Amino acid sequence: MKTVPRMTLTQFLIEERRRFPESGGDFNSLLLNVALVCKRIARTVAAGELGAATGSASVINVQGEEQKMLDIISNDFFIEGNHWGGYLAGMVSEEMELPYQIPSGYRQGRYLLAFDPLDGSSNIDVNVTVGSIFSVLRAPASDRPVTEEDFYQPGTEQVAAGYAIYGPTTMFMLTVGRGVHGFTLCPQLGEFMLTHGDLQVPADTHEFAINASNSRFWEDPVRRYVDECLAGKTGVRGKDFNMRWIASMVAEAHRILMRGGVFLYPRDSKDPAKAGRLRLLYEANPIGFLMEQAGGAASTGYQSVMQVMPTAIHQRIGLIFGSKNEVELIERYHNTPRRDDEPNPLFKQCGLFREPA
Ligand code: AFP
Repeated sequence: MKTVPRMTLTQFLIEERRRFPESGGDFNSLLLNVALVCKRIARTVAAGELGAATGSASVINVQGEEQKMLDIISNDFFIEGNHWGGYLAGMVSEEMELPYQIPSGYRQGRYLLAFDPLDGSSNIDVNVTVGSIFSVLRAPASDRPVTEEDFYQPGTEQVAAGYAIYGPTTMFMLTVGRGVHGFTLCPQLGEFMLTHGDLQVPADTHEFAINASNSRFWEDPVRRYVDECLAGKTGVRGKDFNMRWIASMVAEAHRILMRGGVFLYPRDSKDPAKAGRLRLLYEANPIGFLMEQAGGAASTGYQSVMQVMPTAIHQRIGLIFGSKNEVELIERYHNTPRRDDEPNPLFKQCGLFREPA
């Protein structure tokens, strides 16, 4: 039987572009160059201790976090791979305090690129899956230098978003506003091949992901939700749950795209000055776009994260995403707090804990 050859990312984008006969090809060039950058990062990450790029760079970035050598190298790859193409007006990165200006001598383009060049990089030294996250917005129609305010667009304005995941296989996950599609890197060809077309996140799940060491800082709706998961079939949910925490959001998002689940990094009281751990422009919004395009949901706890109007390029936000029914339940708990007389689901007659005497 003749097997149909898999579609490459290039073929996929050309097919998608047929819907826009007037398009000049800049959008596809941008996405293909982002994919090429991710292949370069994948190869550098895979070298591990055999490469030059491991360990700390002994530099604190704009986030106040210690930069890894690979954070800096990955950021440089994104800049080198995209500044010349004539499709960007500017770039914003987790690793750069200010927006990157396209150098004079290169055409200013119609798009803005926001990215986290290496998400989960604290896992690099222990060989745990990491990834790169990107978001594409439209640039203002002008040839003036790009400003931070140009990036102050809600996630609903994204025209594309995705991530590369550097795991047992390297994959490139993409939405251009018509579903979510997964491409697996063929090492022999060096091409991303379409392997997961039109992914759908199951609406229900029995898996939740949260950093439980922060539980004493959680707001009550999060505590209520997690307690009910922990109570399992003995509690109001009537089913047991499993917990995961990889400390690499790309890896959690990928698991959820593949088999459902819910991820919570909510706003908490650990650092009241921070509105959350994750960044809105280049982490929450692109993951949120992917989740909604795959039939899932992404929320601040109180509202769709893609409705939030940014006020700073490195703005942090609480983020909950995944299976639609779970995210909607968590939003209900945030928007209709439980009454004081409602029992704690953990203190059921046969629960793990006994009611205080
Ligand atoms: P790093 O890129 O600094 O490793 O942070 C990764 C991340 O932003 C996100 O990918 C994880 O889900 C989250 O932080 C893990 O945070 P904790 O280390 O507080 O669990």
